Amino acid sequence: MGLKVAVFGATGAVGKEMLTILDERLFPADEMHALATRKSLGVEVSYGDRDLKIRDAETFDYSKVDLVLMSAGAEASREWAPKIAAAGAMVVDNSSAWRMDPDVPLVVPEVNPEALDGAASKRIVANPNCAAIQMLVAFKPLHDKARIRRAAISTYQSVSGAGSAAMDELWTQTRGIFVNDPVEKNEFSKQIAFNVIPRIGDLLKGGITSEEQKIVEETQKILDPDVRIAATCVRVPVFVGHGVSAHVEFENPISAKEARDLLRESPGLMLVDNREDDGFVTPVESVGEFAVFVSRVREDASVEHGLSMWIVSDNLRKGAALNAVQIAEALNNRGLIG
Ligand code: 2RA
Repeated sequence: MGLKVAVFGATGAVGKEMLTILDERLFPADEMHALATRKSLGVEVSYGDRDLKIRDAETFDYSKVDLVLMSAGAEASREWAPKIAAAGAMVVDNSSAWRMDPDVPLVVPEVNPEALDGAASKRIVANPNCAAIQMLVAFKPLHDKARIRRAAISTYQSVSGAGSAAMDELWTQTRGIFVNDPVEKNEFSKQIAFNVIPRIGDLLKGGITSEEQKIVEETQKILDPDVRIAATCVRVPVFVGHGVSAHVEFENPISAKEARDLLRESPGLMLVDNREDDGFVTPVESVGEFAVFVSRVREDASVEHGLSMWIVSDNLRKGAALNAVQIAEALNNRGLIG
């Protein structure tokens, strides 16, 4: 008996990717519903080789489904996730709304699958921040081996992390520069074409941004509360694919060779680290892939036990939709859905 599933936010970049990946991974669904706000009614979205007509998320009967994958923003999730859970469905939410709630598991299946046992509490499971997901998949085997004390990271995040409108903006600005149109600065309030912007999210007290704070807090909830993170999150003129540069300090010795051997055999990871011209992965090459790629693994002699590395992943897939579907798969395998 298959599951009855709905995707809430099915017209967004991540929602569409969720449907694609549910189909690609043959998720055991008997029914699949694509939900969005009224303005999208009648729109069709793809689910494998089928087209699903968008249904109204506000009038849908959630007692009729077992699982809802949400990617509709924090405000919608704060309003609707509890209602959907109360109707009896399990919610996997991609927004930041529930991530730091002590009664809501925040899960990367390769890192802390055991946290899913807490899902029965609120019947809401939170999907972490995209850059945090890819970083933690790479950090987990290394932390288990040599315990991470501190990591100083810089992220290079593609515009798709800010949604479809931001992707359109990059295209418009880039084209505008070539045809000498004045660059319209709206979504970013600064030019993103041929530029980088050292700010993602809100600027908070002390000068940190909300994106940087998410990476710090979510690392400590998912991996280890004692790990210290210094982060700078940067928006770059790339459509899809996030990069993370990490300088990691360990409590115990670990060589670059030991790290490469561990990363090569760890789940969800692909080591591409050859000491030759193109011996590394770039964001463009990560697009459409499930894996988190690690390159440029090398010793960092500036600290006693240090390693530096480059971590890349498709932020719409492992950074969002794939991780959410993997959470749903793990919930189902644990008998926590339906
Ligand atoms: C971003 N991580 O890249 C945030 C949200 N997806 O904009």
